[in-house]
Amino acid sequence: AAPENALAIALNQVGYLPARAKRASVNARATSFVVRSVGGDKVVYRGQLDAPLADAASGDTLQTANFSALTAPGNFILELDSGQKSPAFRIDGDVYHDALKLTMRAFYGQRCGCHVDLGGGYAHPVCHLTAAYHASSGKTGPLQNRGGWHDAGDYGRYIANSGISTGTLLWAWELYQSTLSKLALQIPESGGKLPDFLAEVRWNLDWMMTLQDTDGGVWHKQTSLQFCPFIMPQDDTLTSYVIGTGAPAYKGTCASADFAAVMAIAARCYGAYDAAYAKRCLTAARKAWEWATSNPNVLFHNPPDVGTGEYGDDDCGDELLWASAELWRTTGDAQYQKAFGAGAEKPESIAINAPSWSALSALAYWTYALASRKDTLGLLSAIQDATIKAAEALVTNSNSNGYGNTLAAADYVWGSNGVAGNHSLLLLIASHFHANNDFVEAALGNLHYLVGRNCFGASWVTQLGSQPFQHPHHRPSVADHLPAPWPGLLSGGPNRHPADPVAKELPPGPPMRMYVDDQGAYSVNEIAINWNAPLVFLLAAANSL
Ligand code: G3I
Ligand code: 9MR
Ligand code: ZN
Repeated sequence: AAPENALAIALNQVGYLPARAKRASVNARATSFVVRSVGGDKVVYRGQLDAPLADAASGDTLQTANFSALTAPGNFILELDSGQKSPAFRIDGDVYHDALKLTMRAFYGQRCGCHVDLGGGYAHPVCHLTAAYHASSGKTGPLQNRGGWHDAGDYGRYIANSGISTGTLLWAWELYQSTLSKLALQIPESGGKLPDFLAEVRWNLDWMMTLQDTDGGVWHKQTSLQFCPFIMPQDDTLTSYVIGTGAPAYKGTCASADFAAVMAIAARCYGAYDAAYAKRCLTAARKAWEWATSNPNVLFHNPPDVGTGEYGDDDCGDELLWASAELWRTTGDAQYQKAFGAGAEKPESIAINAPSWSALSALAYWTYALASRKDTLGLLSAIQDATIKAAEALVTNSNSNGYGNTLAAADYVWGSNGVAGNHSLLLLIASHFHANNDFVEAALGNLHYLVGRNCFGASWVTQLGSQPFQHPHHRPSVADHLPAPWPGLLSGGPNRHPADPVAKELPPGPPMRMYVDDQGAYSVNEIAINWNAPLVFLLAAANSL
């Protein structure tokens, strides 16, 4: 028989939940397939392939093998009548448990200012303990602060991206607490008073707090002036600067509003375990909101001497809307509802787009709708309807795409795998408003895509699945010289606008093809906390079904 062939038969290499849809995308000329148990070699399922269809996103001509009716737990391979075999996969009720642990534990791996040890040699001593105020921050001199998660393949820490990442994780906590409160992460705080999940998130919250000035405003980021080479974090001796917007405000509106939103969520999540901490979060949130509403238009641009990630955004209205909605949900104070009402669209104009680091209005509307407070603004049904409409469009995409993901051609941007994760988040919120199995299946369809059901037959999560990608743009993974990259990290994925020297060498092609597993290709193969976070959210949901 032909060897295992992830390119001929692309499927979720982790596996499937017994009661859920199971489809493989077949890029080979065949008519039928069987599923065999691994070891026993017994045929447990026989099926016919659907007629071939051209898939625009990949340029592939694909047939579908649907084996949803196979519900018995076990380890399997799928085999075509033309001889090709799929990678092995599992069917079981707990099939996504390890994936959830791996992808959440990856945040521990991203910790800054901490001795990190994931086991297996994936370790580093404490890093980045000394910092300095950049002239753009309005302060001078040194600063001792620590903490946070390294943003991505670089060692910068950016409030905007911390904001959506931390907010997404805390939302996962609120919606899937019964699953996440049991999650054992083997982190330094394990066994303490916080559940591991909240302890990991607190590592980042504590760093965010160090970027709040005494007047409530929040600086934009903490990075070196330029990116360091491919070295371990403890070897990066470039000065880490607190960087702001310059005179006269120094802090930024987007950063302050993002911070306010996240701290308001934290005030809800931590209260049951540590009331004093929750109170600190709420006080910090209120002060940041005051600053942002009094300084509604202070935008960030990299100062001339700074070349690290900009996370620039020319509209902080959605960040402010999010902050007001979260503060209202947490406190019920009229001033926050009033601000939310003033910033919200008229009911008939509300449109829901999946969130991203620069576009947060969906989180604002959803938290308003999830608040279980009196909807005196009359927006609730418009928010729910717009969300369901957006979810239905994603289901349509999922059903027409050969690899079953929800991405339209225009969604293949820098971080498209994060877009897929956020589409799933949208679908799961929609299913919360209005139970609909199609929404859940389309959300899971993106999981299948991310871990194997794609035109590369690759899992885009390091060390997950039988054919995981190997060369993330991730400084520790390059600098440690270990054979495999650090575990649990999601690649940014295909980008139809390649923007680095390696990806720019790719021949132009269909959007899903615009990807290469190369450590230099940061516009398609970097990892980032805001891409892992919605994947954790999706896996938390998948573990709660
Ligand atoms: O959404 C638009 C799309 O409508 C348009 O057609 C297309 C054409 O250029 O652009 C799309 O926007 C892109 C945007 O990402 C999508 O989120 C921008 O071009 C693209 O430049 C932008 O890239 C950002 C990148 O930094 C460069 O600034 C990524 O979002 C962002 O995730 C990434 O973040 C970096 C940090 O700066 C530094 N740390 C690593 C991190 C991850 O790579
Ligand atoms: O490593 C950097 C990565 O985190 C950023 O997303 C990317 C774009 O800002 O830049 C990477 O750094 C590269 C820099 O921009 C140009 N010189 C080479 C650096 C490492 O590849
Ligand atoms: Zn560090």
